[in-house]
Amino acid sequence: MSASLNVGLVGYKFMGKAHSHAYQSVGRFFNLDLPPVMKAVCGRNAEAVQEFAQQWGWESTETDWRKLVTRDDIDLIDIGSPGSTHAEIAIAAAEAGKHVYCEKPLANSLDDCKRMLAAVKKSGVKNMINFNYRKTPAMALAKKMIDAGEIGEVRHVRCTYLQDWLVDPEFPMNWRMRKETAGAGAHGDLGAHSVDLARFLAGDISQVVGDMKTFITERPAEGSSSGLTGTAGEGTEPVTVDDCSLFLARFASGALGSFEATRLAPGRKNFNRIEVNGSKGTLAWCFEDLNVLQYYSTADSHQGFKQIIATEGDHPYMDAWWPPGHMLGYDHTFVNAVADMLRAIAADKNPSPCFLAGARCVAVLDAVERSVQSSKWEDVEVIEA
Ligand code: 4PW
Repeated sequence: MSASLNVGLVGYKFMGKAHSHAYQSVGRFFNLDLPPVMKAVCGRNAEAVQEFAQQWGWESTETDWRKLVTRDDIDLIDIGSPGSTHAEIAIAAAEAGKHVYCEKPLANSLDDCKRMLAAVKKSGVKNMINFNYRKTPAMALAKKMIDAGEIGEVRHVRCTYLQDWLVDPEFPMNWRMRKETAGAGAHGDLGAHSVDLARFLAGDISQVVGDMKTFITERPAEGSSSGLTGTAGEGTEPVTVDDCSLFLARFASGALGSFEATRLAPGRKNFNRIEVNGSKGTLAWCFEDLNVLQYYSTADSHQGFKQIIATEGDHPYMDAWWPPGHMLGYDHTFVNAVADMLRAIAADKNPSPCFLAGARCVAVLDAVERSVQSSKWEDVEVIEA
């Protein structure tokens, strides 16, 4: 392997931008043995992808991902396209001997996740899923504190991920509202992050019971769309995914959890919140105040929450960033993720979280969907390492 890692990115919209920004920045802030080279970006619209490549510094473009994954000058395939495309691209990339970095959810079905896992295992390539909220200094610090026993035995995990960009029934369709491309609505798009954070901090989930609902069942057809915005075209189209999902969870450790994901919560912009209650204390975090980790200790006689500024001192990732008092944002979570990935690959280790974590997350989401059908608690399928 050369002393740099040649990246081929699939997708150039919201996640394409976030990942491109990460590759641009990572080598400037982190010391890397294997800095990335932005070799090629792939999208179906030749003109649009060329414009994107120019703006973000990609050396070349492709319009067919099949060509990208077999190029000799590519070491890693980064998949930033909708969930329905992940399995086919990741499997072809692994078969071509390329490392794979994939957006969440790992795939739209558990079967596809299993096929992806089998492919990376067989070829031995490194693999990572992008759960970027794990990469905030606050969540990385929470993990350290829980592992060190600072809140004692975990009893409750409370997750809410609320957005409001679909409240208006006139908001037009895009791929995130179609089952064939997104797999699920808020459940997969937002719930995947919550399940990942919960599993990161509190371990495996073994049983779930839940409900899901689509309140707005038809929307104006798609005209154009980009990220979470869009314009309407002619006519209407049925919405084929959930607007919200709610479920209860039993963790393997014995802890209990509750999860709520919706894109119909007026005023909540990216309210991705997790609270963990243990026998000796509580940790709570919300993306809308992402640099602060709330900590309550039963040993504190003052009986109040302490606001830990996770971007100060020697907290995770902060040796790479700004001097004290200067905080991080959404974009930095992607840079931290890519830094972790590049360092792991350079050390010949699998990065974290890998495809196994992605598949285990989808196993939880899948069990919730089965529970909605059966109206009963359902076991989460165990995905072996
Ligand atoms: O993190 C979130 C995503 O996973 C983003 O805020 C938007 O909602 C885009 O997709 C989901």
